[in-house]
Amino acid sequence: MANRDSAENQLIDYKNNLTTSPGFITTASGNPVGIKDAIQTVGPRGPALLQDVHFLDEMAHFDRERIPERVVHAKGAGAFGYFEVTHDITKYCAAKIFEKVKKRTPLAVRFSTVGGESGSADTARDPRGFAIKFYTDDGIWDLVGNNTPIFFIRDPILFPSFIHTQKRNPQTHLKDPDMFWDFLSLRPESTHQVCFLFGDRGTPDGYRHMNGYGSHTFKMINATGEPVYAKFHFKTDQGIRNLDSKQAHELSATDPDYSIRDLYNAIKNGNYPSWTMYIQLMTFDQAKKYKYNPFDLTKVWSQKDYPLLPVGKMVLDRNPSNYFAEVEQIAFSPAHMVPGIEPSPDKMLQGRLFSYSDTHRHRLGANYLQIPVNCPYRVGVKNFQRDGPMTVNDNQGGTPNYFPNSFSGPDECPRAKSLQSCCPIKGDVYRFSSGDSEDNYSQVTDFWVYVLDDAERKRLVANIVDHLSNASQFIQERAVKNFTMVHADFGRMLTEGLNLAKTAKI
Ligand code: HDE
Repeated sequence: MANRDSAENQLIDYKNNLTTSPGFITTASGNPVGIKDAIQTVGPRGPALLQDVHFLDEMAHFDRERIPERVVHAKGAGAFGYFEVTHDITKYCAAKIFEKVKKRTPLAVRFSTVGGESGSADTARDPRGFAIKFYTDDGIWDLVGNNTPIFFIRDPILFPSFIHTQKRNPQTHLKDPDMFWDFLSLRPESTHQVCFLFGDRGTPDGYRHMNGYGSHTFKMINATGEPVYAKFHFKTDQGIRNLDSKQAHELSATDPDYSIRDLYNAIKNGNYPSWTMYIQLMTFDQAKKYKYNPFDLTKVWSQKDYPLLPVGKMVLDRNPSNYFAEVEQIAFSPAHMVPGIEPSPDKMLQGRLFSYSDTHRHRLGANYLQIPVNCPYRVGVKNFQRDGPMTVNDNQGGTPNYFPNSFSGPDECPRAKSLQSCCPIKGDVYRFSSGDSEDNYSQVTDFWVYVLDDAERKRLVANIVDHLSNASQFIQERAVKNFTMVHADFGRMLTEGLNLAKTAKI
């Protein structure tokens, strides 16, 4: 049909592509339904009957249609595809996904905004989630990253507070600039990520034109058990493209689902988006001597010091066949790791290892890993967990449900055992506050001086002014003080902009 895109034609395509008869309506228990457009009543004017089990079943299911939306990253788009190895990295990592050049591993991806609710606008100024689920020969590996290589904080205990300040005020139920800037200005380690957020990359043009990052430092283990620290990067092959603030703002009114639509249509039209995966590597010895804490998520590893090494390609070539089943229910967790890949001591990563699976047990239930989009379908599961609500597979039949046992239950895997890194740790047990103990500004100064050009610096300042000018005066002053630590010009330009904004408001 003219002037309609693939997303708009979904139902027409469905009808045209049907090869079998649609069949008859049934109840959820599979019983054929004769009359679908009327409840059962005593006479044509009612009242209704409790014995109308078909109506009760319909309403009871409808009443339960919504599961809690994700507390963050609620709005998103998903797709499927594969990862293909292009470069041999087996001397660093024995994970099966990297086993040999040309090896393909199926995957699912979910891109998202962070702060908004499930109905919020795709083009909001926000980081973007970039979560990948690899269905490997060794089970699920989830790399749950963002489109930025860094984050706002470096201690996970602050995460719930930080997220509260980005969401709604508990009394007014409105977004609150005081909450937003109060927290950020009290935690100067957030300055780096705030500059990414209010820069051009804070409003990417859809999900295809942005990079993805594992963000944290991970550990890779090779076949001889040797560990090395690693970071993951996914560079878009479509090229980086951002919306300017005005376009992003307009689209949030005219097409709030802009990014979901763009991804769906691209894939449907055979224009498959792809990303090239790179790694950065740092030996344990280098990590001890590096000028920055290599486990600090508010900082990058300089690509001059630790160059990008190409690994492979990620291609997205299939849209979900049902949004709820395959995108709303997809459950990523940094704790889903495979032999050959382990967490580093990065406190933020350590803090995430518990939170995600805990969230899924709450949102989706104790057996969320049995849901088809989440299950490690290429290997199956052999363990000693049983039962629980919504057990929808064979519950491992008659296999022994305890370990050890004498009855041919599944055994320990020698390969997985040999690939576990073993490293000595010693230190004092304490709560080590990290807000001021690390350098909060030098990488942001490099960003301001060497990465941004004049026009980008001006846009960054204008975007911050636009938002910060709504906060209380004392919070504005504290924020400007932090930005002045980055560069005197930055502080001066912000002060000028904020003064102008104040005059305009009077
Ligand atoms: Fe998340 N995050 N996060 N996060 N995150 C969630 O998981 C959490 C962090 C990221 O498309 C939640 O299923 C903690 C960094 C993505 O389904 C939750 C901390 C990075 C997604 C959660 C962080 C991310 C989430 C919400 C600090 C980038 C969406 C619902 C210690 C490196 C995944 C859910 C999807 C989602 C917790 C910080 C990325 C609550 C505790 C840093 C892409 O479990």
